[in-house]
Amino acid sequence: MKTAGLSRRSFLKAMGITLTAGSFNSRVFAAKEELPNVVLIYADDLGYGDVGCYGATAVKTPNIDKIASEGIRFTNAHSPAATCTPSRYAMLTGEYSFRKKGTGIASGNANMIIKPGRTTLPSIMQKAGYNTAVVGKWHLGLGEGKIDWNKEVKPNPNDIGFDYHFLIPATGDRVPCVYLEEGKVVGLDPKDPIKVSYRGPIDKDEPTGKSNPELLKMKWSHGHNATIVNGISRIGHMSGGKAARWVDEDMADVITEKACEYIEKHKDGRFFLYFSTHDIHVPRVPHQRFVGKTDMGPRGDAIVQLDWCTGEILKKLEKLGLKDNTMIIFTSDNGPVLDDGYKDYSVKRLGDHKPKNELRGWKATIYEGGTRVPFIVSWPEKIKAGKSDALACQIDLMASFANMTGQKLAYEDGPDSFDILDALLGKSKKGRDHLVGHSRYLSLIKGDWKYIEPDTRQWRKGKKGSKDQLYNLKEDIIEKNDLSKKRPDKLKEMREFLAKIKTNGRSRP
Ligand code: NG6
Ligand code: CA
Repeated sequence: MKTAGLSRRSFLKAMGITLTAGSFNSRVFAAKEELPNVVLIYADDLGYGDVGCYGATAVKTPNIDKIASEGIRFTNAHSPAATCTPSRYAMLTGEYSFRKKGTGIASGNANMIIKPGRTTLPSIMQKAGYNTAVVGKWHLGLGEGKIDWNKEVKPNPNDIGFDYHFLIPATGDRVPCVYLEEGKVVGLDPKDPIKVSYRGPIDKDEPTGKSNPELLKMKWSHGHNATIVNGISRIGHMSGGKAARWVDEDMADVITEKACEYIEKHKDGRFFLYFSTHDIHVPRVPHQRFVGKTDMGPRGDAIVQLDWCTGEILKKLEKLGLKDNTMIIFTSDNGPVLDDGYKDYSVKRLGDHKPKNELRGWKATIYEGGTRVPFIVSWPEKIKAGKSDALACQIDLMASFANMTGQKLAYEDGPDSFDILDALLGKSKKGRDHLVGHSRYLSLIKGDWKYIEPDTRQWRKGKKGSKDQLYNLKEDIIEKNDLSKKRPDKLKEMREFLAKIKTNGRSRP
């Protein structure tokens, strides 16, 4: 940091950061030089019970457990939503995804959902002098209008606060099955251009999972029956780009290497790395060296692979002498799922493993199993190891990091992001006061209580949808005992509180 001769205040000012009295967390940081690097490891579809430090025994996760043994393991931390796109949208913008249309699970040719110019989690870090990168799964749309994958795709993450990106554009199970680095498809042969369609086949003769199941090395169970890439049929159709197509078995190696390269390159400055793994989303096709490492089949082996990726990042930081001054956050974008569209024995070979421990619900549901996820924060130099029951959400990273870097969020930015820095650092047992959960409809957690809205979407379709639900999470973590009839007063209070959050357009104090 070139701060010589400048006071911290004038240094920040020179970088366009307004420092309001008391906003800089001076109790923690005597000087800006003490700010940590931040590595956010964002797993996909990993459940509350899927790793050792949260109770798993059928799969060993020594590296993830190591972060927990050196940091704080949160027991009541949530992804902002129960599926990928809305969770990531909310985490990066600090705004609940229910407020924004078009934040449902994005298709592989969706356009950039977060508009350029918006204040985001990475732009906050950038403003504080960090170099910022996203490596791995994106799934927040790219470009504008019809995307031409043969040209530079813009806008891209570099237009919303990242300095570098290397992406799986959507998901592993959606076309295009190629990597995108700095807006361009990696390894594309211009003589074999890529075409993508989510409407129907591009080349009528191209075999699909539906027409030619004999070509598949992993069969589909629902959806996932279009273009075959690497012996696996996907959602959506693509043609061309043969030389650029990824090999699923190598994906963890490829993105981990990119992440480590990025760390190496920025070892002398301050960096924020959003490392967004493909594991343990479908298709689960771990590298041969992980196959059979558990008795659970590909889902279990993918957890071992995820732990390996995590270990490589740790090793890299250690080797460069950066580990003590790096904050690592390890978490997941939503709760677990077993069969998510491929016949990969995830149900049959589950055995006694409990992907979300005793919690009710899975990925895409409004119950705790849908959003309560592993959430571990370590920073050896500043954080004392322990456990925290504070209510926390990934959406809070934005306001918390704004505080950490001495910035005050503008009123309209991060409208639902709470500053819980003290909880993240283990200085306070208290996290946020309340939290809205999101699947197809909403929930509200406040104090010991959880209210779940009626499933009016089903009602509108003339189907039987669930009604108001009310649970006391302190006594009934498994959300079994609906108290909505017994406690009409509480029900009313919670319902009204949620209505206010909706109409106010913001919830940040
Ligand atoms: C669903 C897919 C599922 C998964 C999910 C997104 C089918 C039948 N199901 O539509 O396999 O891709 O979308 O998962 O196609 S997420 O973690 O990225 O939100
Ligand atoms: Ca996910």
